[in-house]
Parts: sequence; C-alpha cells; structure tokens
Amino acid sequence: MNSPTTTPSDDGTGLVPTVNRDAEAGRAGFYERARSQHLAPLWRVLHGLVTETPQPRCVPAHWRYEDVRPFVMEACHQISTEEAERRVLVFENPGLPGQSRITQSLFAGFQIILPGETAPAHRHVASALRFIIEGRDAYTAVGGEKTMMLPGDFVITPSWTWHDHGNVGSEPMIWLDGLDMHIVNLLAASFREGYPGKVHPVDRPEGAAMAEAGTNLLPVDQDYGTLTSPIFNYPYDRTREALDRLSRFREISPWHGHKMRYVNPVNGGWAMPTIATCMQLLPKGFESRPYRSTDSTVFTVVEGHGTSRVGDQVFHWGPHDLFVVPSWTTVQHATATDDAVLFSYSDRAVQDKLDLFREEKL
Ligand code: GTQ
Repeated sequence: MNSPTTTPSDDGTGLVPTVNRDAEAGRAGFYERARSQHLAPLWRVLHGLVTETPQPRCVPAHWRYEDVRPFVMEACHQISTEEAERRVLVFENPGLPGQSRITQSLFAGFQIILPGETAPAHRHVASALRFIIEGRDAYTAVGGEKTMMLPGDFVITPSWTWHDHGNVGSEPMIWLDGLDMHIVNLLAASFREGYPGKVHPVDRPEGAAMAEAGTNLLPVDQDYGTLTSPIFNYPYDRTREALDRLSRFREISPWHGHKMRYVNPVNGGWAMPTIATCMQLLPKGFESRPYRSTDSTVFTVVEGHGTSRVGDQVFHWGPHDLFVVPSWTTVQHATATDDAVLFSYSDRAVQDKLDLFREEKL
C-alpha cells in the first residue's frame, strides 16, 4: 500500500483500549510488512469502525431563506439552465465541506428555473425529490407525463426515468432538490444518460398518475416493477387539508406534533425506496419533547415560524429556511405565534429496509 492512510486510530478513536501502546513500537515492522501485502491490523482501528454510538460527520446547520435566495437569483446572472444542465446551488453541510452532502447520505440543493427556460431531459439511477419553494407555472415531466408544480408540492423523479423541467410562466420557480446519489455511489451503482433531444416526448395526459393511483384505487392487473410510488406529485393543498383535519380530532404526538409520512399506495411503504419524506404540523404554542433517531434529517419550513434546539444549537426559523438534524442528535421544536408546517426527508427508507433504524423518545 503506497498511499499514506489516515485511520481512525490516528485521531485516537479507533485503537482498541486493551492494546498495549508501549508494545506497538515493536510491532511497527510487522505492520509495515503486512502493509506491503495490503493487510492492516484491525485492533488499531476497530473502535473507529464499529462505534459505540452513531458518530455523524454532519453537524447541525441552518440556512435562512433570506440569506440563500439572493445567491440563487445571482446564479441566474452567472449561468443559464441550458449551460448548467441543472442550475442548482448545493447545500454543503459545514461538517462535510466540498462533498455536496447536506447529511452523510443525502444531497440537497435549490434549483431555479426562469421563465422560458428548459432543463434538458436526462435520466439517472439516482432518485430525486423536488419540494417546491416558490413560483408557479413550471412543470416537471417524468416518464412521459407532465405535472405542474406549486409551492409545497412534493414531486418524485424515480430512478432511471427520463425527466426535464420547464417554466412556462412569468416568474422564477425555486425548488429544493433532494437526491440519493451518495447512497447509489456508496454501492457504485450509478448510471446516467442524456436524452438525444431537449425534452422527452409527453405521451400521457397530465393527471394520469393521480387518476391511476391517487384515490385509494389502483387499476386491477397492473404490475408495479418498482418500489417507487406511482404518484409523482403529492400536491400541497391535499397534504395541508389532511393535516388540518386530523389536527382537529387526533391526539397530538408529544415528539412530532401531527406528522404524516408520504406513502406508496401500492405497498404502504415510503413513497421513495431510498428517501423517507414527511410533513408535520406544529400547532401554535406547541413545544415538542426531546427526540432523536438514527436518520439524519433535512427539514424545510413550509409555513410559520419556530425554534428548534438541535444538539447544543438553537435555530430560529421561518418560511423556506432549511435546517439539519444529524443522526442521534436530540431535537426539540417549539412554535409561539403561529402554526408551522415542516417538510422533512431522510435516509430512513433505507435504514428501515436494512433493520438499522432506531429512535429514542425522551
Ligand atoms: O433535476 O435532474 O439538484 O440530476 C442534482 C442532479 C437536480 C435534476 C440536482 C440532478 C437534478
């Protein structure tokens, strides 16, 4: 092995404590010879590899919309969507600089598309979610069907489906992109293809997916060869109404407020196979009890104002802000003056499938 390696033991976290440090110098020759065969001693790194508790490298973070939006607008003066392919400013977790990660496993970015612009069709194994922040009269086309997008809508681009985006209105549209490419890349399973042409042909009417799967009815004999929901736009008006109605009769969760998960109506699982998505209502004057879970989570504020204590940090948030709760970091939300609605996404969909997910309600 000729590249110098930084093992967890180098920063004092991986060396098994029973190892006699004084004896290690005498073992150096052995380590050196083993290294020539690309072999390494586990006892110098074991406790850094198999940690006692989650050791997230991402940190609690908060982006205010008023700080971020000017940069997103400025990006439009710097580059066109056509030139950029996707004009996106990536949220980089301060604990993971230069890695295009908002958490260890997930990507987040604000994409902006101006009136008249088209983001050309491509497809990739990575799945994407779009959560609409502002604007109207822009669409995304997925697998031959268009959907118009409005603020608060949750839109899915399933793995390996052709997709292009366009703005046919008169104002910019900004949405939050969440992607799982870091999970795909961990497994070295990524493919990508550009479409030979700007847009993929549309061959299904708008609303087709909603008619096929959006009313608790599914076409009999339809085969679904995928874990991704056939619904690719979960519109905000329906989500908001559901939250409002259930808040009138359901007992509130002390940890989550009124929190709903987006489901795939075919199998009852998460709407996406890799990314878990939720929407929650925190009524005015609510204070949640401390909660932690193993899925590092990205939150964006749809409506209202509040405060979240994340580990030892306190974030005061308002509409369209983003904040991150790292794995196994205690979070508590509070609202004061108004109801708040939070959209969130995490890798829980993966952790559930692999029996990794844990949570603690304090
Ligand atoms: O819109 O297809 O933010 O492929 C990153 C990668 C958006 C997209 C991103 C992508 C897209």
